[in-house]
This record gives sequence, structure tokens and C-alpha cells, in this order.
Amino acid sequence: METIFHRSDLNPIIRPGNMPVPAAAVLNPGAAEQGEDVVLLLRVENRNGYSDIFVARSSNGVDGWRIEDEPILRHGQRRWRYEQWGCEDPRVTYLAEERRWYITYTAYSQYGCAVALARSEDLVTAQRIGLIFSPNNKDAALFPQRFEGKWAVLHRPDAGGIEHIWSAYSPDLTHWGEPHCVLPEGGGAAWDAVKVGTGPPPILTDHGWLLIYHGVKAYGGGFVYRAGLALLDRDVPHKLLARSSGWFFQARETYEVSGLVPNVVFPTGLLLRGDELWMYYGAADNWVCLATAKLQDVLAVLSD
Ligand code: BMA
Repeated sequence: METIFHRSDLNPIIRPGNMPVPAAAVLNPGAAEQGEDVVLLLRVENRNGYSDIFVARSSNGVDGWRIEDEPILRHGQRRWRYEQWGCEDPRVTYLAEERRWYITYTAYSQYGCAVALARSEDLVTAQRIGLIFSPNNKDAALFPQRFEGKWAVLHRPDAGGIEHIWSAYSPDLTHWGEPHCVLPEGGGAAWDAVKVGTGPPPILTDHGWLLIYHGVKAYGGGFVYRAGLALLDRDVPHKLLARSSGWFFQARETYEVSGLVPNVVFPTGLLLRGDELWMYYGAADNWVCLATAKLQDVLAVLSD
């Protein structure tokens, strides 16, 4: 199963040294397509340990990245008290109805980790909407459409160490409610026993919404972050239709097994390009990487 996704020969495709500013790490990118370009929203940790979100563009999605000098979302602005310690791990969804991209990200501060939402017409500048979930909560991703008139989001509240993926619905992208537990931690000795979290925004397929999620297991040497697959109902997206029996992607290459946090693969960007899925992920919390797969091969895993 591990061979479904093929890593780019150019991995890591973006490294700290590629940034126009001093960077300790570049990781966990949101992904979008804009015109002919692939756009990545990069989490960039500076040498003080605080993260901002920068925009990178490439015409082939692999190399030739053009990276903005200034972040699209900068932590520590006086007006935004819940992101004094960082803007982290963006996921980006284009809402055709709104004709804008919406960015969910982790707002990190003395208050904990919360989920913030911003919107952008051009992926050059963004306007913050504010927090949509209070601490501790992270790993949120919006669906691109409404369901019976309501927007839907997946997120991961921390219920005192119990960390399942939940959903919420909203009429206006600001007021969120109707919670459902969508995908619980694996429990026991499972690869995703300790916690799970949404990866990129789900993609609609003939079988339902395809969800890539991360799962965590604690080993003697620390946490190991791997990626699993799930399918959610096309009309009722909190309804879990299928879940892969194990992970499909784990740290294997040097840039994944060693880095700032070893043994981490953390997918946050997913594009459907023709019949291929392009998965952008953070490796070892240090670099941005790419792996691709045929959509039909990925769906086959879930129908076994
Ligand atoms: C999570 C987040 C991610 C990070 C991952 C692996 O809790 O902090 O930003 O990539 O851990 O260390």
C-alpha cells in the first residue's frame, strides 16, 4: 500500500534555504491552483521559533518556486491577540460561491492553539475573519461547498488528551455548531492510537469525499506521524463511509526520518490534477515535500 504515492525526485521541494528570509523550517503547506500556477501557503518558522505563512508559486508545482518576501499572514500583530506566538499549518479551500480562497490555520498564543479563518481574493493579501474554534483545537479544513445551505468544516478539538476529528456546520462561515465526531482515534496499539487530525481539505470523488488524515502513535523514541485515508458521505460529510485499515504513507526517506521532528509526514495540501492526486506535506517538521498517486489507486484502497 505504501507504494501508491510516489515521492518527487526533487524532494524536499522547498527548504529553509530557499526562503527569502532567515528560516529554521518550512513545513505543512496548504495548496491551491490559481490560473496556471500551483500556489503553496508555507508555514515558515523563523529563527526565534515563531511561524508566519508565506506564499510560493510555481508553474509546474514542483520547482521554480517564486516566494513572496513578506508573509500573507504574520504572527504577533497587536490587533490579533490569539496569534502572538504563531500562524501555523494553513489549509486553503476555494469557495466558488464566494469567489475567494479561505484559509484555516492554527493561531498559537499564550491562550493555546485555536482555529483561525482568513479569506483572500488573490492569495496575495488576506483578511482575517477571526477565531472559529477556541483552544485547544487545530487541524481544521473547510469543504468547498454548502450542504443543505450550510458550510462544513473538519477540526480537531483536544478533549483532555482525547483527540478525534469532529465536524461543524455554519450558515455564514462565522457561527459554527452541530458537532459530530467524524473519525475517532484508533485507540489500542493502532498506528493512529494517540490522535488523528485532518490533513488537506477533502476532495469530492465518485465515491464521496476523500479525506487524507494524519494519525499518531507513541513509540519509545517519540511520536510517529503517518497518513491514512477515509471516505465521507457526499451529502452528509460527517458520515464516515470507509477508513483505511492502516496508514498508506509514512516516513521513509532521510528527509522524513530525520529533521527537527523525526518520523513525521504531515499532509496539508492536496490537488486533483487530471487523474492524479498531488499531495504536499511537511517532512520531519523541516521541509516541504510532494508525492503523487493515481486517484483510482487511492480509491481502490478504500474499497478493499
Ligand atoms: C502537530 C503540529 C504540526 C506538526 C506535528 C508534528 O501537533 O504541531 O505542526 O507538524 O505536530 O510534529
